[in-house]
Amino acid sequence: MIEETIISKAIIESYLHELIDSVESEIIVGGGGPSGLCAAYYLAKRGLKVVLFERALKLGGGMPGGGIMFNRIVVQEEARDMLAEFDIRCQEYKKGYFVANSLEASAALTDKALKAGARIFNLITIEDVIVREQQVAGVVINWTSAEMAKLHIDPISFKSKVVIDATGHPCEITRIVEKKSGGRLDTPSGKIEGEKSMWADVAEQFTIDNTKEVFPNLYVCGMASNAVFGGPRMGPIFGGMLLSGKKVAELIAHKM
Ligand code: 48H
Repeated sequence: MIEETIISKAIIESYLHELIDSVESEIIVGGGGPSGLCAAYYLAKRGLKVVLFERALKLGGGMPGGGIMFNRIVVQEEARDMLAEFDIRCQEYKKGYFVANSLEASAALTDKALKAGARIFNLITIEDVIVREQQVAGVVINWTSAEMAKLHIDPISFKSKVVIDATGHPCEITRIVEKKSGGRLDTPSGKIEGEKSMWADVAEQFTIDNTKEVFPNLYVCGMASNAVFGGPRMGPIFGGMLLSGKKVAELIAHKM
């Protein structure tokens, strides 16, 4: 016999236990696209307490959509080892260009991040940040469904030593800091520079070079780095996203 109330209690208790335990952490990752998932994986693998909030129902961000909804991604030679680390199968299409299934890649990154110990909460939107004495100290979250329904519901706060903006093109977390903190970002203009038109060759290295701390205790990675520092976009090549997620994890681990 299956008792429905036991199913309900199991789900509520298990979820709330993890949520309460995540109110204070070492690292909060905003966004569960490829760069955020990589960052969460490498940090959790080092034994750090990582909490990732993802607005959408599913993880993977822009990755599952591949290029124009053809569910394939291309990864260059420099990131090939990372495909192996995540057990993502690939084929060499032309020398140095590896093609992989974007669904397999998204699932593998999610699986590895979870199994490394990252706490991942989907359907939750970061709508604000906590700033204390000009340092980011956490985030403010709400249900995505409340945001979508435009319901007036007050959010709750989660604290961490460091926050990673992995929200992709809109660089939402850095945008909130820019708008509300009154301080300068560590960019050439002190503000968000804005993403530029497609130039894959430049964009990939730009992403990695500009994966860094942009405001005290706020790091950017992936497409958020391009948008914040004014780099070009690159289309459906994903090595830069993976390498950026790995780099931000190394920078933060070094600091902790
Ligand atoms: C919670 C949020 C919030 C929020 C957004 O867009 P992503 O896939 O980001 P990256 O940087 O890991 O990867 C970028 C890549 O997918 C891409 O777009 C490329 C390579 N484009 C090239 C081109 O030329 O267009 O993932 C970001 C995630 C998404 O899942 C959002 O739902 C989530 O962040 N998110 N989660 N709170 N406020 N904002």
